[in-house]
Amino acid sequence: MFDILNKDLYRKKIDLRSDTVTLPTDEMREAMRNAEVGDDVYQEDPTVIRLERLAAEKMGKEAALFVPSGTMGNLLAVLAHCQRGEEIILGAESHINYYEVGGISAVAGVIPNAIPGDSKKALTSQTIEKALREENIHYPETTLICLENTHNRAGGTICSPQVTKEIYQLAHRRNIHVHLDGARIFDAAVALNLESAMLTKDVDSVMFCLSKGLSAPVGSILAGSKRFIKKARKQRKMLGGGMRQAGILAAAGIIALEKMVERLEEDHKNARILGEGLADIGEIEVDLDTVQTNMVYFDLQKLSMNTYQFLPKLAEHNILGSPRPPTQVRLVTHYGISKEDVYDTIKAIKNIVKNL
Ligand code: TLP
Repeated sequence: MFDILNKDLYRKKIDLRSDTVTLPTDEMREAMRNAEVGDDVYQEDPTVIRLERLAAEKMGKEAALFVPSGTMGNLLAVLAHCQRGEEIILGAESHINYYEVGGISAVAGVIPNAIPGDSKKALTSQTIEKALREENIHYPETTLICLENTHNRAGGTICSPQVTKEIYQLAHRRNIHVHLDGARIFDAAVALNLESAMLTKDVDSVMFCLSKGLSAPVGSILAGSKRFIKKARKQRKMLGGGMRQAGILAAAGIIALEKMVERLEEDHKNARILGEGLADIGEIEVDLDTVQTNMVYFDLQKLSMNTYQFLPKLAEHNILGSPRPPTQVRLVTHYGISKEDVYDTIKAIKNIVKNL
């Protein structure tokens, strides 16, 4: 059958898989069409330069680099901070360790010292201090700590400026740099009602994404000192990430930073409604303490169901979630999700549970 005859095509999808599915706004498309561009490998693209300056300012850093993805931004940070054979400390549940295809080892040649444990708890200076080794001829040098804020696999949870500061102080006593995977740093800033720079002042480098909740079509930013960004720029070229007339994309990024940050609050309110609505169902387990920004994780154990049995049932209602096997599902609110979509989702899940 031709796809065009498929009735599902005409039904609205409620896509809660991720905030990466957000589409560019009309204002972004207009800015992209009108963007002044040049060859960014020669650093001659005025729109990229504008975006990088704006991003550096928002992060309170000297310089910034526009990169194609968050994954590349994190990898560049590791490449620029570390030498091959060195050790980095990070959470076992962190995105860098869990979802970045092992790039830190395969490409940057570093050894992850991944701190295991409760994914709901962010790394702290205490857990990191325990993981730090003393000087010994047998051990690799530890040169980097990677943090994540908000923490994806912990439920979109926030790491406070105080915890970040304690880690930074410990790291600097030991001559170790700190990189922050701040893919959703603006979610943390909006939830805490703080300037983003307050959350990044105690890290040496930060990556954040324009293409998640901020709705730009492509791109992330790596920010840090001028020296660090100079190194990362060269390594971006090495990885094949030197983009040419990238101002077309950067134009959307500028709108993302100027116009799309404050509205994240709406996503957080919707996630709260969703989390509470699901918790009310009873058989669905939601840890509401972790619903701090735009994510809701829930567990299906009480329904004696696994993730891959549940998601197709949800899809029958034209609602998409992402799998956290064996028994969890993640739903993410974003610019493309209205309050009505949230109520429809709660209703659909109630229905699924009732009809089991
Ligand atoms: N996260 C994606 C998936 O990769 C899981 C998502 O849907 O949440 N850091 C964090 C904390 C992230 O959540 C992500 C993307 C990245 C880095 C990578 O960004 P991209 O996708 O631009 O490479």
